[in-house]
Amino acid sequence: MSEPLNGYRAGYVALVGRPNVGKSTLMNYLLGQKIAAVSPRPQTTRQRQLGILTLDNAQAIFMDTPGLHIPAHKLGEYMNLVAEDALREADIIVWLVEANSLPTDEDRLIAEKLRTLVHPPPVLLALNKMDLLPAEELSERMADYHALLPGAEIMTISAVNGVNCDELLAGLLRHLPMGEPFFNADQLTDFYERDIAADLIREAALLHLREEIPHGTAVRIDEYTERGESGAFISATIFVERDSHKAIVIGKGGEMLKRIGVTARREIEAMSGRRVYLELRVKVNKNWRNKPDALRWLGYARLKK
Ligand SMILES: Nc1nc2c(ncn2[C@@H]2O[C@H](COP(=O)(O)OP(=O)(O)OP(=O)(O)O)[C@@H](O)[C@H]2O)c(=O)[nH]1
Ligand SMILES: [Mg+2]
Repeated sequence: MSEPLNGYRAGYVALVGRPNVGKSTLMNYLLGQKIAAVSPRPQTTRQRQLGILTLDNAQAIFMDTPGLHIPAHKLGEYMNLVAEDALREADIIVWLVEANSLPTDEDRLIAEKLRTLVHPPPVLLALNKMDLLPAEELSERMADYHALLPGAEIMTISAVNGVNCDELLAGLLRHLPMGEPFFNADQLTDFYERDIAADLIREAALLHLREEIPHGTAVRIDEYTERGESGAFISATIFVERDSHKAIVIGKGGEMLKRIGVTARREIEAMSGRRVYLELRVKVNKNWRNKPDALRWLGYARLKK
């Protein structure tokens, strides 16, 4: 860090933006460890997940959030509410957009939400994926986004390879309030290992499946048992919305489910640092993304404030 912070600082940093702009990638990079699922498809993150970065002079508690979007079902409405809650809890907001595309309607909607916050914290507008933007278009693109929220500090980053991310971190630490850390130095997230494992299984499904099918999946961990030297045994159910989707997720001779399982197992092993035996099954819960009881039961319910 270039400038001293003069005393300990601690606070909450909301990572917000429309789906797929790189919020979870940025959080993983800043923590130096993958704790959040990342995929090339929008709407990967469905819950708020904390990423706790404890330094000698500051504790930044990142809130990774679902992408703010125009919802098509009750799950989407829930995801938006979760992201909006984070906006209100933040000491500073990092608003991520995609440098390689022009502002979209969703970006304009987010700008409007940020402009109308009752107690607006500082906003750092980060144009991510600068590696995908030709250098000669940079200043024009910055102007396009700056116009959406002129009060925001603006910078360009590349979360996937860390370019300018340490500068972004240094910039946001200065906005954190003075105070003691909220969490023990060894706590990295508020998710249990089994919650992360469930997201990594869904991440694998997002990677291997096409069209709407992966978006209609939910994962429940049925068993997560330590087996000493031989690692952990995990049994999980992938829920889908239709019988026809179940057949696709399983695939010919179980091939697709196997592929999802191999990818997910590798990721869970890397995350947990031990060997994992993963058993997957598929069940149908018709139209669950629009059923309040199914959403609650799958853990997509806001805590009452
Ligand atoms: N080229 C490039 N790709 C990136 C960069 N940052 C993220 N990505 C990719 O963008 C995709 C989406 O990244 P995520 O981190 O899942 O995006 P997100 O904003 O968390 O998405 P949701 O959870 O769906 O809201 C992934 O394929 C990432 O690898 C970047 O700086 N450059
Ligand atoms: Mg995400």
